[in-house]
Amino acid sequence: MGLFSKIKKFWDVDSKLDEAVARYQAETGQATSPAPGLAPAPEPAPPPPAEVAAPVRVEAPAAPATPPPVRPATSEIAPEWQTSLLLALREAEPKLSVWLSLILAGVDKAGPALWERLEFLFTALEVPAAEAQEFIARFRKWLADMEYSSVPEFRSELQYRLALALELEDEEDERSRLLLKLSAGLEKTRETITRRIEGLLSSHAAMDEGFWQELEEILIMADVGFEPAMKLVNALKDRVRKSGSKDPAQFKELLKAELEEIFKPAKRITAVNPPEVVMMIGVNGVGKTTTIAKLAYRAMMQGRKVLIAAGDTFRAAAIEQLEIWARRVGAGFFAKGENADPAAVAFEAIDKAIAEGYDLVLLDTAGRLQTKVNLMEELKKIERVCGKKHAGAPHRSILVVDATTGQNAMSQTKIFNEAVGVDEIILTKLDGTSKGGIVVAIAIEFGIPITFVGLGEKMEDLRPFNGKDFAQALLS
Ligand SMILES: Nc1nc2c(ncn2[C@@H]2O[C@H](COP(=O)(O)OP(=O)(O)O)[C@@H](O)[C@H]2O)c(=O)[nH]1
Ligand SMILES: [Mg+2]
Repeated sequence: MGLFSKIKKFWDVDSKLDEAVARYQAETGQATSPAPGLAPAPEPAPPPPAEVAAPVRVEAPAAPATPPPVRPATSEIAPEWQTSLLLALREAEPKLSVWLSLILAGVDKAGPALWERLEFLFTALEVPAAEAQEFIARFRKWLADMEYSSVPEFRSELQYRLALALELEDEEDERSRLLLKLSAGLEKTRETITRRIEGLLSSHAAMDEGFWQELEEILIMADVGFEPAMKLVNALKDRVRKSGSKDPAQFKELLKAELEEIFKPAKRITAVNPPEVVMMIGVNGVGKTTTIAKLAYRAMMQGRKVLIAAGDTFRAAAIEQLEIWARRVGAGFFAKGENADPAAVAFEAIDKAIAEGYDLVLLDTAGRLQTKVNLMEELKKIERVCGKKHAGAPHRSILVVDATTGQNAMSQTKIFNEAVGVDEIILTKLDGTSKGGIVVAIAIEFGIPITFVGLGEKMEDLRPFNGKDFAQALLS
């Protein structure tokens, strides 16, 4: 569920905007004269028969007994901009980026004009007033914390938040933004892989033994690793055999298809008995703390109540750092202090989460690999204790690995997976590394789903990962 309880689909814009126009006219006593070429607002359609599910408006609100709340921005004598914005939104392509451009037109920095315009958009979309206010308040707090004020500084963040809150992340618009980001993040990797592949393709008339050998070398150079590279090449040879043609012109398509296959997530039950408990594991420095903050932030933007628990009790500074992040993103926080037993932290954090109705617990853990045996024993104990407190917990263990460490990421995955089992991997710092081939290596060697990748240090830089986008970003 998105942050906004009532909105199901942004694309239901026409009917909502028509209603908004009607409401606007009723409230202001003004008839908006339609712009030339614009159809006048149609009569409100009669409600569909009860047994026929309305195809678009999933949650058509029952006819309100009382008129919708009148907010200051749309009541009284509405300023000119409201009419023109409304009409512009009606005409616009139903895309979040386009809408945002209209909302931000003429606004160059954060301030009353922006809040008013956001509020106006939410009203048109029938977002419950309290939730709209909460969204705006959170965003304003973030702007203040980050000391951002001009639109270019926060525009992307605003779009990310809207996409999460309105559940639009899967829409084409937001996906193409992600693709651009991924593509930019993978630039160095692309240089090491793609350019060489281009060379390979232009220097071979057929995909023969020489071709495959050279490809293997390219893959190894890009940190895919020896064995995964062999496996990948064999799979590609298979595809070539099946296709019946050795023409290098089809190579990219075959590679894309194979990458998609490699990253295809296994179907699994994701529903859990709340609160969902997620154990975050990984060695120091990989970006565990910031990833916890980013995950918390995402979940909160999606309307979940999040508790962050400080299970890395080895250093007081780690606890403090996590607390600062929790405060920044507005999540709940639980800690017991330096040197407390991490299992006890987990146990009590779950207690708190159950008592206070949290949806999600993100449990930080220590990452001192120097004391490998102790660390693994500690993690196993946390798992046992969580399960005693709350059936099924931890529901997931997520390993955070740093893409820039190349083959080290492989050995870390192996160690953690053997000791405690890894359900998901988040690969950080994919931006700016030429070792992006590690993504492929991990997927081939362990078959553990890579659910997110880190593409930078900002909150919006943690993005869902899928093989199709990766292949496209890498090869286009
Ligand atoms: N460029 C980039 N930096 C990141 C990313 N994720 C984390 N970092 C940075 O990596 C450093 C270590 O992060 P931290 O969360 O403290 O690591 P921890 O020791 O595993 O908890 C910090 O400076 C983060 O800002 C990412 O995806 N990209
Ligand atoms: Mg940390």
